[in-house]
Amino acid sequence: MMRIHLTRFLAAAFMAVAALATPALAHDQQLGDLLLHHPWARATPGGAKAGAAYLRIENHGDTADTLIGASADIAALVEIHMMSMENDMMVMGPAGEVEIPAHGTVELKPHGLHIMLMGLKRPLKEGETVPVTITFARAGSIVLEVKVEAIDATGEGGMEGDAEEHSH
Ligand SMILES: [Cu+2]
Repeated sequence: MMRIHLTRFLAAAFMAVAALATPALAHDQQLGDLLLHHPWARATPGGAKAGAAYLRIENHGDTADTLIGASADIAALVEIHMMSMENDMMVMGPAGEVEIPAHGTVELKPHGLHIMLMGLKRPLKEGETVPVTITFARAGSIVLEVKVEAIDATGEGGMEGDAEEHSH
């Protein structure tokens, strides 16, 4: 009898520890009607002066909102950028104001929209969490907990299927 109880106790204790030790692979943050899914960035090599952060923005409200800006202590300048193909060349620059439609989703991901971190004051290290503030016209500002993933990470699910450099 005693033995069974002890086994149960150990199993429960083990599960509690395992739950604590399980890394949070994806994380969500909430700002009003906006769900901010899994803010992440790639680690940067030592001398890199630029990095990029990504996330999925879901608007669960009945009113459109607009992503109007971003800032971070880790970088001298932060802008919302769009990367696209033009005449077989990858070009990128400020995306302007990015609308998040009512009940719509906007994805910031490699080779597309991204939060550009320019003039990095130090490298982004895999495993750390970096605060990056983004601001919406209606919902206001939130400090994203940007998880720094591997230098060749492609994001949750790895839909991109490659690890092309985000070069600037
Ligand atoms: Cu960029």
